[in-house]
Amino acid sequence: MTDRLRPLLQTDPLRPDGAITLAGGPLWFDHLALHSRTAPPRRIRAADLSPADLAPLTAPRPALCGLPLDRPRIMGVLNVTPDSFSDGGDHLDPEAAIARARALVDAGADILDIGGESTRPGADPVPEAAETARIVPVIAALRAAGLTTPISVDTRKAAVARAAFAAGADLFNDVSALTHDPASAATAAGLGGPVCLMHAQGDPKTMQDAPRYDDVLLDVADFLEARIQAAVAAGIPRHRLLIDPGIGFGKTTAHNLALIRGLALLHGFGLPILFGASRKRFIGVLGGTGPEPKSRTPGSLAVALEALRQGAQVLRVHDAAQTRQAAALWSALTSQNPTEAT
Ligand code: HH2
Repeated sequence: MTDRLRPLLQTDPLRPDGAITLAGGPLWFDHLALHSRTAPPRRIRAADLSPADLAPLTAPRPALCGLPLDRPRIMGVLNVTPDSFSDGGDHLDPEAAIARARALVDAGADILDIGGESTRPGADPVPEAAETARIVPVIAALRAAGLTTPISVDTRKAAVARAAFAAGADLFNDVSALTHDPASAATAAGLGGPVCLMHAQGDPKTMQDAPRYDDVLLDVADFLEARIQAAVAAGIPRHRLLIDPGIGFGKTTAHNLALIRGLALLHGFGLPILFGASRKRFIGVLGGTGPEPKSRTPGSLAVALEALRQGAQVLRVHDAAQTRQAAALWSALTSQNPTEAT
């Protein structure tokens, strides 16, 4: 059972002596919380830790698809599906999907995340051929039209990832962390691009039935550690990995809140954090907006800003323009040199 460190991150320009910068970004810490399974979290001083303990927290993260991660990056969601929970059916027609991709880039998305299978709670799996047929023409058309924005493919299937990369995708985003398809780890190793390993408990069809954890934050961290080790063993270099707590994937509202509050614990792996809470159900529950996902933008922005405060490097969102604007203001307010953030 591994104890884990969570840096208590700060943005105030008045840094105390000995303050340590998180991953080359705007945040710093001089204390951490020590999380263990046998005692409540305990506050400890950074000065009492060894350089080896601090190294994963301090090392700047490698650029993602050529994008430096020293400022927040926006991943715009494009679901080419009939049934995604918030934009299902909006972009099933390839022309609509291409127009949406362009609108997301114009709105400030740094990366596009294109998916052809909904993984919302209760969703049925989509056959490989159908999933490929939904997304590959869209990716190919965007590349043929000269779009240079990095494209992520949101899939749990190796063959779909291969077809998407052949059409011009750059990043393999797998909500099963390479567990759904036995061929995915070797495929991801061979494709050569970054790979996002996301935590999920159970399969989309049943994952919200009765999610249970001993300690959700430590359980998610242990799962991600095991998946990082499996990915590296399969030949994916560590510097190509991103991690994601998988908000809403086999989690109650309380689980989601605990993961967001404790998000900074995941910096201990020394990898960029991708965070996706956009329009998810708990935002409607806590925000009192009811069942319509498109009404959850303000709550999604509040959660996105908290993820930035916890040092998340990439925000996966549906509302790219609104998130870009919110992130720009956050960057200006937290930058030591505000002109740099404009
Ligand atoms: N959430 C969804 C899908 N893919 N990938 C990562 N890395 N992180 C996430 O949080 C994440 C994800 C679910 O959102 P969406 O794509 O809008 O819905 P659906 O699965 O219904 O298509």
